[in-house]
Amino acid sequence: MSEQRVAVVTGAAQGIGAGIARELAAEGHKVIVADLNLAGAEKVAGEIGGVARALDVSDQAAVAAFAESLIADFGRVDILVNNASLVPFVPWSDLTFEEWRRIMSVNLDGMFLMTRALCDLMTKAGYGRIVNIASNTFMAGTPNFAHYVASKGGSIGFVRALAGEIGQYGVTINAVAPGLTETEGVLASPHNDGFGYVLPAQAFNRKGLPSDIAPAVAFLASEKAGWITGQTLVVDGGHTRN
Ligand code: NAD
Ligand code: 4PL
Repeated sequence: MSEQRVAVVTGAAQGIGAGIARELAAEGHKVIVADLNLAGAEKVAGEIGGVARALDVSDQAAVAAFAESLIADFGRVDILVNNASLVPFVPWSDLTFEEWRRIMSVNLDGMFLMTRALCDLMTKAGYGRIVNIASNTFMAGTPNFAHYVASKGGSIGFVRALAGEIGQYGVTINAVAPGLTETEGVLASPHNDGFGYVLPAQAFNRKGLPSDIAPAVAFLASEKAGWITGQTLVVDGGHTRN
């Protein structure tokens, strides 16, 4: 049994983030379930013996206060999973600068602010694991959300660049790129219709679930993955091959 770690998962009140929180808790870690939706975060945290926090990852002051409260309450953070994102469906013909900025503020600014706030704790401690949740839409070039796909490519670029700067301190950073996954967010959006073309393209003829994504994240967040950094692991039932 490996050491108990303090793990922060953003956007963990539902969907893939909740699945990741459950997996990390099952491995014995103390999980901070951070989400805009505090009631949802409390429900997940209650199920897994974790801690719920209300957090908007795109709010610089809120992220700074969140980091300070973690230091006060736990004295350390070992694992950061940047999962919180907006998943829009907007064809190019309708894509405004305002909508572009809305997505970037959460998907890229949020990832930056969280990593900026927590990475130094890890480098000072000489140990850390950061996992960004990207998307296989960056490999596939999926239409109807160019801003989202660009943000996910940005998160992969960030992983590649930062790995070389923080490796010397025992901190790894990797991305997991899920394929279309049945989550509350997808079920409530036009993306739910995407299963019609995704299933025949996958190697397996069923819908991906958060529980299909979480083990890959938990592995990259584990001590055992210490020789892997700057990488992107595609977890999409074989939909894309790279
Ligand atoms: P979802 O919409 O079901 O849940 C997202 C959660 O993030 C919600 O609980 C929401 O409250 C929270 N959130 C949104 N903005 C936030 C903010 N500013 N601060 C804090 N929390 C915030 O999403 P999902 O489908 O579970 O997707 C989770 C991650 O997986 C995202 O990064 C998404 O891009 C990625 N992903 C999803 C799929 C898919 O098909 N579901 C595929 C590939 C990648
Ligand atoms: C293949 O990341 O990976 C729809 C919605 N289809 O968010 C995603 C695919 C969506 C995806 C995604």
